[in-house]
Amino acid sequence: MGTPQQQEDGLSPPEAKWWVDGQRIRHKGFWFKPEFITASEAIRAHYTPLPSDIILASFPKTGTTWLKALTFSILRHSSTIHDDRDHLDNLNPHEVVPFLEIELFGGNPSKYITKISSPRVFNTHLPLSFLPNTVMTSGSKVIYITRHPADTFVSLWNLYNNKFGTEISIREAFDDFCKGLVPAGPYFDHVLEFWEARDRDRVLFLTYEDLKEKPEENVKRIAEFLGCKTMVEKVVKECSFENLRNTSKERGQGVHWSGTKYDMFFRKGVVGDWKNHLTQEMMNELEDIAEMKWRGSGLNLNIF
Ligand code: PAP
Repeated sequence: MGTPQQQEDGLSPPEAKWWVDGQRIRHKGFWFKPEFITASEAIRAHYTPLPSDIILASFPKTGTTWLKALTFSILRHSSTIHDDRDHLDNLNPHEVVPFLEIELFGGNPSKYITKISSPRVFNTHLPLSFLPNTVMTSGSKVIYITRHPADTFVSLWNLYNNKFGTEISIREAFDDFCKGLVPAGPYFDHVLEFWEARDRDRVLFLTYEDLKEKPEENVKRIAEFLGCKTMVEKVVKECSFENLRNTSKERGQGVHWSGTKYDMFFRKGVVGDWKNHLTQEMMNELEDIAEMKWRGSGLNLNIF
C-alpha cells in the first residue's frame, strides 16, 4: 500500500469504483476532484490567515456539520465575542461556515473572504500539508475532528448510495476505502497529519465519539480553545442531531454547494453503526491498516 509519498500522483486508476461523480486526481498523495487541487493552490498563493481566523478541518463524514454548528453556536452565545449573525434556527450549519476550498477559493467564488467579519470561521477537507504554512504561524486556530474509520466509511457509503445510487457492493467500496480511493483519501494519512500537529497550542484535536459521550465537556474545551465563555447547555441543545435534523426538515430542501441536499447530512448520528454493515473481518482489516500506517505515532483505534 505504501505511504502517499511512495505512490505516484496522477489520475485515478480504472479500478477505482467510488468515482461515480467524476474523476479524481492524486495530488501529494491524496485523492481529490481537480477543482479541489486548483483551489488548494489558490489558497496557498492567496489566503492570508488572520490571527483571529478559525479553521475547522476534517476528513469527510467525520463530524464536519456538527463541528460547524458547535463553533458557530459557541461564538454566538459567547460573552466575549459579539456575533449578531443569524442563528441555527434559520440557517443550516453549512450556510454559516463557508467551505474554504470551493466556496471561497473555487472557480467561481460566491463569497469574498475579506468581507467576512471577524472571527472568520472556515471549514476544509484538505490535509494539513495542503494548507499554507502561515496557518500554523499566523496565530489562527485549527480544530480538527475525526471519527472511527469504520463509522466514517459507513457514513460515506450511505451518502454515496443515497445520492448517486452507486451499484458497487459494500465490499468493493470498503476495499477502495482501505486503499485510500475515496474523496480526500487516504483517511489514515489525513488523520495522521493533524494528529502530529495536535501538540501545538493552536491545534485542537477532537473525536466524534468523545463529543457524543461528553458533549458539555467538549463544548467547554472548544470555547476555552477559542478564548471565550459560552452557554454550554444551550449550545449542546442547539447543535444536537435531533435539533439540527428537525430544523433542516422544517426548512425544506436546501442544497449544499456539492449538490447534496441539506437533510442528507443528518442520517443516524450514532456511534457504532458499522456493526450493521461491516463484518468483524473487515474491522480487523481496518485495525491492521491503522497499526501499519500509524505505527510509532501514538495514534491508534483506541482513541475512538
Ligand atoms: P461532510 O464532511 O460531508 O460535511 P459530516 O457532517 O462530517 O459530512 O458527516 C455527516 C455525519 O455526521 C452523518 O453521520 P451518519 O451517516 O453516521 O449518520 C450525520 O448523521 C452526522 N451528524 C450530523 N450532524 C450531527 C450532530 N449534530 N450530531 C451527531 N452527528 C451528526
